[in-house]
Amino acid sequence: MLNLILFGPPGAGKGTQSEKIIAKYNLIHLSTGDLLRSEIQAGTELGLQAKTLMDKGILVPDEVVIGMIDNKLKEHRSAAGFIFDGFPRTVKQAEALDNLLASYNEGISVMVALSVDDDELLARLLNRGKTSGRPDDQNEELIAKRIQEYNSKTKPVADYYQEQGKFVAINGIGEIDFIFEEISNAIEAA
Ligand code: B4P
Repeated sequence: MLNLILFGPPGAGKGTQSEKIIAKYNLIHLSTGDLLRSEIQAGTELGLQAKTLMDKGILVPDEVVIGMIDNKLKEHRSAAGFIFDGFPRTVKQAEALDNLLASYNEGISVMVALSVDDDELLARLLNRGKTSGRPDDQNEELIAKRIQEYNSKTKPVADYYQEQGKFVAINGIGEIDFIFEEISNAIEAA
């Protein structure tokens, strides 16, 4: 099984690159951002709670996203592998993911991290906000909050996988196809 984590700050291009990776490697895409947005759209209790946090650029509680991922892993027992997009976002989520995969005798193959500087992230997200209708893409203050959440809670997840020898950093600035080639090389080396 190929189990890939696509990592990086908000707007680094995780969603963009995920689409290309899925098409090439036939993996199941698990984006916690997308899963949360479908809960919001469906008007569930979970969605209502998540919306208040996401609209402020704050991470939703670990238990919520871990539960969602657990359900999806159970749903796709015979998959060729998974791409985790935007998850894990805290060390607690990373530990939970390792435990969940271990219960299926599986583990993470590689973490690919897209690095992009803050000015470029801000420009990309404000630009996406013009068409996406996403409340969290609408203003500088909110985007800065998301980047701050990333720096304080999510960045340490990279060290967690680096210690396991599974971390590969890739420059996330440049042509989308060129970045995809670099990601493919990292996947094939894993
Ligand atoms: P997510 O939905 O995961 O989204 P994201 O981080 O904003 O974006 P991504 O990196 O996928 O960027 P994209 O490809 O779209 O998170 C949203 C919120 O959900 C979080 O803030 C949090 O509240 C909550 N959440 C999600 N998961 C959670 C978890 N595990 N725990 C707790 N809370 C969680 O790219 C952005 C833009 O850049 C696009 O417009 C794209 O066209 C452009 N772009 C991409 N690549 C480019 C390139 N190479 N050059 C130029 N532009 C590029």
